[in-house]
Amino acid sequence: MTKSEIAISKFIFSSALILLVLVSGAGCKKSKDEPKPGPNEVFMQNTAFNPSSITVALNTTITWTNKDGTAHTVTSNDGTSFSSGNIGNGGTFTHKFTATGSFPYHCTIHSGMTGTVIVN
Ligand SMILES: [Cu+2]
Repeated sequence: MTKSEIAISKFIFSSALILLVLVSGAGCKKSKDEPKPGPNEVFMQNTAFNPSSITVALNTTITWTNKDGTAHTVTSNDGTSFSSGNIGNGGTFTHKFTATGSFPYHCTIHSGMTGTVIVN
């Protein structure tokens, strides 16, 4: 290798390193800024349930977390299966699903805020 070839090799290597650091850094920042709900978790976010439909196995406990500044509820449409009452910012509600089927629910404060739990 000539001196210029070595210099070019060093330049390419360090450029690749810098690119790698930038890409991994950007990836970390994005996931930190926008946390996503876990597999048995639903967020109340932007006056909506996220995800609006969740499918789980029998006897799974689902946790709802309110990411909004305003209160929400997690209330089963049948009025008896589950009802959280008001959940403030950062508050959570859990319910264990011990029967199979489709369980539609809503927020009693926001009429357009609906979700469904499907238990297999
Ligand atoms: Cu609500």
